[in-house]
Amino acid sequence: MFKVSLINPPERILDGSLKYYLPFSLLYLAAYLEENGVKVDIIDVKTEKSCFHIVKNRISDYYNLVLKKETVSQDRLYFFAIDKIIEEALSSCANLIGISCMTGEYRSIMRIASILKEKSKTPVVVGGIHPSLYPEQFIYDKSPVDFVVIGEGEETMLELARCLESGGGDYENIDGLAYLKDGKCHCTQIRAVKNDFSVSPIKAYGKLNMDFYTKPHPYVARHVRLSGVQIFTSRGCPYNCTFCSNSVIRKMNKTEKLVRYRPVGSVIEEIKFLRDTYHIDAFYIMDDTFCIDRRYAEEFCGQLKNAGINLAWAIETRSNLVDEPLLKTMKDAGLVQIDVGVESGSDEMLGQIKKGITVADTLNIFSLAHKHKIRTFASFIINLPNETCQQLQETLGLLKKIRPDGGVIGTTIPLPKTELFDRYFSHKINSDWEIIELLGPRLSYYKIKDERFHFCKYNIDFAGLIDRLIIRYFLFSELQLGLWYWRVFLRSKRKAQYIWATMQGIINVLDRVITRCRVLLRS
Ligand code: B12
Ligand code: SF4
Repeated sequence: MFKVSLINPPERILDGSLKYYLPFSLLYLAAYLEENGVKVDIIDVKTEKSCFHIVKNRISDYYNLVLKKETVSQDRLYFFAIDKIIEEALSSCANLIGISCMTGEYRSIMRIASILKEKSKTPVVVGGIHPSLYPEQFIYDKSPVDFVVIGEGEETMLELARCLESGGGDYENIDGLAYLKDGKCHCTQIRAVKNDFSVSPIKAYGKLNMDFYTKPHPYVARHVRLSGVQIFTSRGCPYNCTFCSNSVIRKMNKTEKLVRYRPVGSVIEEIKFLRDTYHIDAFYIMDDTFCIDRRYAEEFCGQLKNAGINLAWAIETRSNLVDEPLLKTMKDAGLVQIDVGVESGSDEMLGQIKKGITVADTLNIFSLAHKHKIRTFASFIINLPNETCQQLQETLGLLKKIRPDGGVIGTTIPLPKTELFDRYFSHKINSDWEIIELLGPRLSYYKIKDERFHFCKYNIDFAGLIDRLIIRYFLFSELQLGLWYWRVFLRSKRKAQYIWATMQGIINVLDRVITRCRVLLRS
């Protein structure tokens, strides 16, 4: 039987917060391929027992840092992860190796592909947002990558697997593929995707170490440690925020619908399966924007309640999509937190970034959430193009007014090929290759002092401001646990894990207090 091995990149394995997110793309690909007779392995090395080495190394790093005043060697962990990935990929005896890639992961993915190519003849395919945007950065003469899948991968990957199984060669009929033809990167036609999004990942969960993913962690209801996972009910977002990759992603496939939904029944079945098999207490709906289709949201809540699924859940949504009746319906079905992209406290800025909401919408959704005791998580962006000091003050004023329970404050990152990137950044670089230099892993570690990333009209220390705001508003977020949390705790079969997680939370807060104080004292 044809076999595919799918690799979760090292950045998603090692990074503190990212490692708690399931490798969704690989999960969906694996489920679809297996359903269609292709055997699949997911290589997700962080979750394996032998990664106790990582913990051991980290302890010794901290020991060195504190007692010997030597710096922590992140590199050691990184190369350890790469070695493990290679070892597993080689021993999997796959017929095709697939790797997922975001922009900041380019170097790692090429490093892994090169080592694999040196040691085996197995074809390598990459997919995900970066290869979809820049296939020519992966497909060139003597590149270690053989194929790029552009846009959604399920059907393209299946056709590629079938083609390779029958000897390969005729790739032209596989839509959504890039490969080397006459020494150049050649892209086939854009793939048309089906209107309904009917893939369910249920069958692939067993390929992951779900023990790891379902331990209480703070990435379900953000900041609050719960046992749960993130799931999807839809794909796509119809909005056109200039800083977001969504409108770019929309162009990668031919599609009639801007948002495609999974049948509610299939999502409920997945949640039930997760609850019964892994004893989760909560889930997070990872959709770009939940509640775009109000009727879908209502049907989801109805079916969740009817099925007697008594789990806590959280969503990401927009402030113009939720009114009081909908919030009440969702709360009644178990909703405990809403994450809202607030972005700015200036209506003018919101207009410029094409967010499609007003400050009044934001005030409204936060006051409704406070009224109904739903936790809130807000995302803000500073350093927006042409933002003035006055507009920054309006944003800080809004943060103070809405008082979210948790949040992130980011500075503008020009994500490749977004409208913001095209208007305010692309002319500052000499070639697309420079993006790799400038937008490193996690993108947020971009060269903050580099003037090319300065978009606003004021001059301040962005990192310092963000630090001060976090200390002021969110320092104790993970210890502010509402009544609902204690209900979840009492119901849970994982009480010991929760007690341990709460202790971790306290240590975390103390660690953050000390680190922030040191940063503030230094500045
Ligand atoms: C979930 C998510 C994450 C998760 C990743 C979870 C994981 N382990 O996979 C977490 C929270 C860790 C994360 C982190 C970050 N993210 Co993010 N994230 C998303 C989000 C919301 C959904 C992606 C997803 O899982 N979708 C569901 C799966 C099924 O779809 P998919 O990933 O698109 O995969 C499909 C295809 O792309 C393709 N495919 C993908 N991989 C592969 C591999 C192969 C071999 C093949 C054949 C096909 C294939 O097939 C899949 C199935 O159809 C997207 C927004 C979006 N709408 O895509 C942003 C997004 C991908 N993230 C983004 C960003 C900026 C980040 C961060 C930099 C944020 C930050 N500042 O820290 C970090 C970077 C992390 C890193 N490693 O470098 C940007 C990416 C921009 C870019 N050019 O790279 C996006 C597009 C957000 C946005 N709206 O702009 N993210
Ligand atoms: S609403 Fe959210 S997901 Fe949709 S385009 Fe705007 S920022 Fe992106």
